[in-house]
Amino acid sequence: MSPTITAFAQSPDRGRGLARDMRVRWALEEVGQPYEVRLLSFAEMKEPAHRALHPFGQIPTYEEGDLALFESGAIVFHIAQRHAGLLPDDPNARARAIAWMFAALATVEPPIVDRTIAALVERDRPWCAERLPLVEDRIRDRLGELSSRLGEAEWLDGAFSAGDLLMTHVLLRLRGSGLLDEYPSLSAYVARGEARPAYQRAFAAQLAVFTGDPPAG
Ligand SMILES: N[C@@H](CCC(=O)N[C@@H](CS)C(=O)NCC(=O)O)C(=O)O
Repeated sequence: MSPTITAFAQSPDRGRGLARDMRVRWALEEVGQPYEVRLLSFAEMKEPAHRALHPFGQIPTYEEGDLALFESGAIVFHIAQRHAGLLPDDPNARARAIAWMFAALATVEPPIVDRTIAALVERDRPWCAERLPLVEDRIRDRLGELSSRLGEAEWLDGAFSAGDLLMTHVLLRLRGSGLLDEYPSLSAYVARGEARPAYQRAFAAQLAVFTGDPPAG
């Protein structure tokens, strides 16, 4: 039975692939697992039926048989554990790839999400002009460190892994801010992720929700 995930019926990013269902779609495409999507309005996300799946009334969720999961990182981890292709077999390499998953979500994503909030939600506050550069400097710290670690490598630790998948998706939110462009090796890293056929299929599927055009094939 195919798993079912939830996604925005009307994504605020207008199909740019920034909503977190994108990382779940991408993981499922990487491992070749077909899936169903249940689209939700903002009102439906806050109703008891959805909160039974997701205590915070958000997307994405993942349902497979009698298993229901929330949190995109936990969902990607589950997919990577169940299917070959997103985590190395060697136990130490696997542990390091999992560390990169946590690094993406716990160390790199928070200041990036903070910037989105500062730039969009708080932009009319009198202190926003002072706060935004501080947030951006915190992002630069992380990007500089990440770029140093990546060096000339293609991926963060050997072959492409769920750690790269999450890191790429986290960094994509910076597109348009100019911040990623300050780190050419990270821009190239993100571009490599986006060029993967599985990414392209996932992107087309989520864009089709916005445009109403189902992807060909
Ligand atoms: N840490 C959660 C964050 C989930 C999240 O923020 N989802 C957003 C979409 S990307 C959402 O549902 N926003 C609507 C809301 O919070 O009401 C995850 O990674 O799944």
